[in-house]
Amino acid sequence: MGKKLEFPQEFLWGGATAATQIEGAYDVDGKSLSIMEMIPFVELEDRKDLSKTRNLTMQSFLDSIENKKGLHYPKRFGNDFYHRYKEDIRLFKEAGLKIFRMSIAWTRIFPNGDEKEPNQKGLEFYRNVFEECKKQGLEVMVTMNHFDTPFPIIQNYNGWKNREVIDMYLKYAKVIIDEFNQYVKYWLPFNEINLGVLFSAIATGEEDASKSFVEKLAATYQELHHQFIAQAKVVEYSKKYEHIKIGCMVADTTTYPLDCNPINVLENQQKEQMKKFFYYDVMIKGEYPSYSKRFFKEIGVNLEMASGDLEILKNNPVEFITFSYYMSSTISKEMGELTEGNLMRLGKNPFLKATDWGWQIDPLGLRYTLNQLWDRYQVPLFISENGIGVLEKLNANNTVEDDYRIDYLGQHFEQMSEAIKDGVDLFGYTMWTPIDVVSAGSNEFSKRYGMIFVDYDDYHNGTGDRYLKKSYHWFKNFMETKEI
Ligand code: BGP
Repeated sequence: MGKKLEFPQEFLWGGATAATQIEGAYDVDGKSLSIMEMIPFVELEDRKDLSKTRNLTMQSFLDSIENKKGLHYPKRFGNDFYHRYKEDIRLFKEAGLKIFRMSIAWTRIFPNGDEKEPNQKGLEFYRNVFEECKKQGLEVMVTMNHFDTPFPIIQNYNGWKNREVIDMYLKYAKVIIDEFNQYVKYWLPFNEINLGVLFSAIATGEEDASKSFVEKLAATYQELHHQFIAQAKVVEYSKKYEHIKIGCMVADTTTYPLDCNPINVLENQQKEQMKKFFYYDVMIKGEYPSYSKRFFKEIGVNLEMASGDLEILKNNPVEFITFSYYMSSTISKEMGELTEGNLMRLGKNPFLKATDWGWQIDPLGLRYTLNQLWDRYQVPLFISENGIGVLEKLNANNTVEDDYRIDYLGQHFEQMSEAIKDGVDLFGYTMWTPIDVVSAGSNEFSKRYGMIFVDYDDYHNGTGDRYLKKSYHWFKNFMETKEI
């Protein structure tokens, strides 16, 4: 018999996905392309080195439209959820999931961003998906923008740099809230809002080699301000419906000082402030924190604000925090040996093991993070992503013996249960991901996170058939017994 963990009866166990990583069907029913679907697959010799995948320019996006070079764009194909959603939702339910986190593709609803009326075909697809979830008794959490701003908005309006995009986004958000509030209680306006700033190319398609990194970073805070305002306006609008809740979503880059040298401790504090607390502070406390003012001054950020912006932020904080947690890293003034992280390079920790992609596995860090966020914000917490990516093949029995995933999940669940005993108000968890999907950062299909194996390779060759891994059966049993 394993170890029994304690969780509240109503705890929301679930799985998370994102439109461009699962749906496919990129050119049907009026959909436009988002920038995520304009990033080609690149073979990597070293899976930890993603630099080749980041060579994105406006020209490369334009070239991808006609695809004269015949490249493969994995996020146009996903895992074919668009056609197989009924089977997938049934498998989620049978595993014991209670909540399904998915995203709506803006490109299906307002393909150009500036249409007067939404695309009915797009709405119809999501209505069918939500009906299916309802039929299977699954609660739904929706991300409104999971890195996938429609390319026409970037091409014609300069993306989030342009304040007009706030209104386009709001129009989209209002339509989906009005249409789907009876199916969806939990809404996240932006996925990992802190990554857009660091990786402007992903958020905006911007490229300007004449500017230094600091200059580019400074410019992205204006875009981020527009996203903060857009999110606060969604919160304001949502008050029309008492039964729905709006939360935020941050990639929680948990960091420790490399050692007890005060210079490294201070460095870690400053990195924590600007890489994570800054985002939560604006979205929960409703104001730009004092430390950000010095940072902005030093790197030359001059935010342009419209009158009323600060009031909008102050009056419309989100109601709950969600965050993704995959790993932790170390920080030192003189960054030592580096490991590749989720779209960023992170400091090595000699006490932790890492995945093939260099992501350092740290279950205790999850308890630490949960306590840190609860102490600081005192709003309900939800882990919206957590999981392990691994190279896997089906064995002769048409399954995968993924004991490493079982260990990873079990160890993280144990620390969640400890954090709840510490007094943290944690109300749910959606693993990344219940089913194999295209990787967000490296575009591979072979970086597999699922409990359900999908028969596609990096070039979308395969049957697309679904097979249950050992972790699927383990998870199902965990749902019944809470034993790891
Ligand atoms: C997060 C994203 C997800 C997801 C996950 C794993 O950053 O919100 O979309 O993919 O990380 O990352 P990757 O797919 O790069 O391994």
